[in-house]
Amino acid sequence: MKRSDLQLYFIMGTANAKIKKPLAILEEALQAGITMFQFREKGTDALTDEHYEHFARQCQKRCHHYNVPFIVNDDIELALKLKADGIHIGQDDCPISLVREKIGEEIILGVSVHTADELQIAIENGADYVGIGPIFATTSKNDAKAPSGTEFLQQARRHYPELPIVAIGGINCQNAETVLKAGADGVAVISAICESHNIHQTVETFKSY
Ligand code: 3NM
Repeated sequence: MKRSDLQLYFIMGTANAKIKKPLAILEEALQAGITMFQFREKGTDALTDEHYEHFARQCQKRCHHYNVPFIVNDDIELALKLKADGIHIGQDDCPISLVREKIGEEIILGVSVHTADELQIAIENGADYVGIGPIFATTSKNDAKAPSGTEFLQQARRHYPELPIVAIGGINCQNAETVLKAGADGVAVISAICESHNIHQTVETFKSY
């Protein structure tokens, strides 16, 4: 993967699609120019079984059409079954080394990190990129940690000048520039796109910084 793939990383599951249908949101976001997509189907009303897989395949098909990497959150079996472009894991999921072993070298591996130790372990075990957050307060993740601001992000960038880093959590068109200036290659967002009434303009604004 290229660091520029992280420029505008859109994450979505059906629970996040409040004002439009999820596939309509994804299609608009892809058309507008998102650079990466993560399938993240979570929450009490999350799709299951064949509905879950079907929805994932529909998202993947759209991403392929626009040549945008399709990343699966957490679910290694699904990522392998669908031959996804990548998988994103948190710290509570399976150990990073084991995930890398299961998926092989070709699949993109993203890891959420919150501390210098987690960051080092992720790199040593072959993470292709790291996610740092939540930078700001978020309502899109139930078990999100307290907002960290940009300090850890800046530190991570200082220590690893070439590492692909995406910032996440409460990022919108107003605060994205600060996050990029702090050293992120890009921003990962849910609500800023899912709840936008003009996705084209939102995407354009994010990409203008
Ligand atoms: N992960 P929004 S914060 C999926 O801190 C996710 O690791 C986070 O949604 C982390 O853009 C988050 O609506 C939610 O704030 C991001």
